[in-house]
Amino acid sequence: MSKKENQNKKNEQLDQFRVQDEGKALTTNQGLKMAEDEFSLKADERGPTLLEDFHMREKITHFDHERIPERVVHARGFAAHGDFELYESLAPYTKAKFLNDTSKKTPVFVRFSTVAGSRGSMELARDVRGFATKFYTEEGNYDLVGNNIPVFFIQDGIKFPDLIHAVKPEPHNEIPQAQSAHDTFWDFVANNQETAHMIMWHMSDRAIPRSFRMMEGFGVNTFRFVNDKGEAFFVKFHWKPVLGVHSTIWDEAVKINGADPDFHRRDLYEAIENGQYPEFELGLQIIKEEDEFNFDFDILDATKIWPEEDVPVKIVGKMTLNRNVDNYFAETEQVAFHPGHVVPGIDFTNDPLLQGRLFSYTDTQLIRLGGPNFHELPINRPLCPFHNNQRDGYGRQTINSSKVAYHKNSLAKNTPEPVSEAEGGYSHYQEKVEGRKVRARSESFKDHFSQAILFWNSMSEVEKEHIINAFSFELGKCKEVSVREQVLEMFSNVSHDLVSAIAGNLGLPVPDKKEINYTKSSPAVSQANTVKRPATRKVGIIAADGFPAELNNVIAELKGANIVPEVISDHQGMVKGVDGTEITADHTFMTAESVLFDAILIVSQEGNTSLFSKEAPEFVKEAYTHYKPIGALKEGASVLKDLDISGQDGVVVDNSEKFIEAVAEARFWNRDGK
Ligand code: HDE
Repeated sequence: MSKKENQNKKNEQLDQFRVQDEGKALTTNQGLKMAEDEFSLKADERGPTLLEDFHMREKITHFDHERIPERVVHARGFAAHGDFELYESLAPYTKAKFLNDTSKKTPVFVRFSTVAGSRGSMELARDVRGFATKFYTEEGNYDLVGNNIPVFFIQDGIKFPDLIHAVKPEPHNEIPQAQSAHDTFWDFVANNQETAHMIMWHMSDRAIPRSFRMMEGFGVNTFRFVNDKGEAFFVKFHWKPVLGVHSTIWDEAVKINGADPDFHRRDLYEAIENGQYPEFELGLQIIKEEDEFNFDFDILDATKIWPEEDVPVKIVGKMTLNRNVDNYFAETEQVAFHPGHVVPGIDFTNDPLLQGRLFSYTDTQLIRLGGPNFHELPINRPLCPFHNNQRDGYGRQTINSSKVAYHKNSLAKNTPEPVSEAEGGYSHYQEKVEGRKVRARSESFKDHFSQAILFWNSMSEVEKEHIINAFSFELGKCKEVSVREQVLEMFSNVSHDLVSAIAGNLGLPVPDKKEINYTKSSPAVSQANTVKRPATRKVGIIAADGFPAELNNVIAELKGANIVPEVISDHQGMVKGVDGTEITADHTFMTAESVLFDAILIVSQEGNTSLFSKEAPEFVKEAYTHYKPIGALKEGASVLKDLDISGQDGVVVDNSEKFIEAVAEARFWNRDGK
């Protein structure tokens, strides 16, 4: 469904490279048709294989070289194509053409990722998520390489290798995979206290998203907009998911990793295949140059947010992801993002984290993609023409036919020729810089705790409880008591309540209260205040042969609310209702787990097998303990009675309208009198 109809200019370009092998004759890479592909060439049927066998040599050699180094961070990712549409011209702030012309759609390619795990790691790790967008604009590629958390662990790019060495599996035994719950990470945290604010986000529900489709994205670094009058503005980028920001809970995440390690990519892939296209609105926070110093934090410090209540997020456009890739390796693995891929009207600031990033991304592609011509890979090619005097290198595709490859020249009339700013040539913003060459951190970067407190102040009670649990889990996995103690000491600068609760769980003394009195909060950072919609939520319907006729209507109503119903029964194939209607069972209790659904609707109490009567209540119970909506239809209600959960919040009987409302609500934290 998503495939051919969602064509845009980038996909037309990619069509030139798409190859369909099905139904074709088998050839070698030289185009030679082969008569046999199963047996190597031998001296006698039982004799040795001959070196002469070019076909086998080619086939095996190519196989031997199939792997490339995975990304040093963000190795596990998943991507999709889409389009970006602008709501209003941003000409007063930036001259970037794709942000000026509301009549144009800009093709995009977006890759979501985890950070710490390797390419095959599970997806519901407690981790930051990457959210990288390539806009194929008429002025060249613009990459917005962001994360789902608006701040970062460190303030200066030079510390990035230290951070990553600390969080990756420990080098002596390569344990643990895709997890921050180990000594070296927390030792880094306690000894690099600029991490405080980011750690609060990292321990929050943001680090275990329900879906890539339900996460915010943030450019994190402070960029600069420049308009056609040469006026500059500081800017932060946001992506706001139309479905709101939602998370799993930890117990669920742990179980999903076992039940479906591909949970997030499957979710994105299926949503796009089903035509439920993920949408994200682009938001901008803009600060005028003259206001640079009007905040109680440094606006160039990537460990700080610009609270939305102080600097409102202006919603300026929408991105829709509407097409899955055809080939994971060619597109998702080979895409090369870089925060330095900019277009006129977008520039950098002196944010020292950003400055470090500007070096790293090209450098890493050289090792990962094997040379300087990665821009020629189909997924990385701009849509506009590109001409310069760069030549040769591994895997060069372009045949540059002129003999002139230098500037200045007379033989090619001094072309390719730089063009003036007025004609669209990129020209760096002429910021005045004055100072001494020093290795130092600005005084204005030294407050590490105020915004960590702001984050804590902004959390709902449930979110606070999750943060306490996350810290207790992570530190509980650290072997070194000194590490646990140092972290408690550090976070006593954030909240005495927080560290007291963690210390209690760890059986350690509570450190003295150190927190400053900082009462500010930012409601926008709490997920309790997010948008809630039933659309695209997955409801597991437990039904056996003999289900009541009403189920057909309920399924139609759920689909009408854009919910995805999937039927679980004690056998696959068709399940027959009392009235003779049939529905397809998508799963049995063996192929599905309760944690893979957003809500459960129990329709039948018993099926044909004892497995049904054992598993059906288990499904409901587990969803219930994860605070999810539970619905019952007809005899299904007796399961609720047996489990003693009738009448609890979010438990709905024979009322599909209320059930759909409950699905939108997603979690009912006040159960069991809590
Ligand atoms: Fe990255 N980062 N990063 N990063 N980053 C990479 O580039 C780096 C940072 C982010 O889906 C690498 O192509 C340094 C912040 C994403 O392909 C590498 C620093 C943010 C992705 C690199 C940072 C990010 C990367 C590895 C500190 C959020 C995946 C592979 C100065 C705004 C992009 C690659 C994709 C990938 C370096 C910090 C986001 C090594 C040195 C802050 C989403 O170049």
